[in-house]
Amino acid sequence: MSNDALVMKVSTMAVLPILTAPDPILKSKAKRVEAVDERIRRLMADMLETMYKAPGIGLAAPQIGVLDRVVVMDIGKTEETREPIRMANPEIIWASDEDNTYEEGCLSVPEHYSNVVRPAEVKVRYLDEAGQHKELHADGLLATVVQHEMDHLDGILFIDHISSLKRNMILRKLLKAKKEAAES
Ligand code: GNR
Ligand code: NI
Repeated sequence: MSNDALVMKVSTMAVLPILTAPDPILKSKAKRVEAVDERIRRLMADMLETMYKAPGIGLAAPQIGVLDRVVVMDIGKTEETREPIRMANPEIIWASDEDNTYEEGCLSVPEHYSNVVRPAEVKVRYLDEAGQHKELHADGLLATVVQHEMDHLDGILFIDHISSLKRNMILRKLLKAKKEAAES
């Protein structure tokens, strides 16, 4: 990449603030993308930049306040071997009968972790950054993350999959932290 091209690329990507619960936007349903155009590709780039900076292994558009059905993920182990996945309009077209339990966290539920049970494997149909139909067969951590991200598009957080006692305890703590941050 030429130096000018590199500068251009940096200047067109942005690290955006991540919304945290409780926030009504995180409870909203996102709209399907009509076409994967430059705006959506920019959104995907900004989301990846925001996700890597956090750092996180997935991010859904509603987490940065955008109610479009777009998610990004990267479960690569190192910064040198990044393997970004960009999806618009993802749909689960198959889920395994077998379940898996993972201890989940969420950038929108900072500093809280809980076991969540989900199908161990899923097949997801989506549009890639070029607007092409693609399918992903995910298992392991990626299966968990893609389901976690798709939940965000329907206004669902991982804490909606745990007991209401635990959920309300976490939400109270997050609300208290927000109020304290606003006062200081
Ligand atoms: O970075 C993240 N890690 C994670 C760990 C276990 C299960 C799900 C996730 S996703 C999370 C980033 C995030 O909040 N995505 O919406
Ligand atoms: Ni999340």
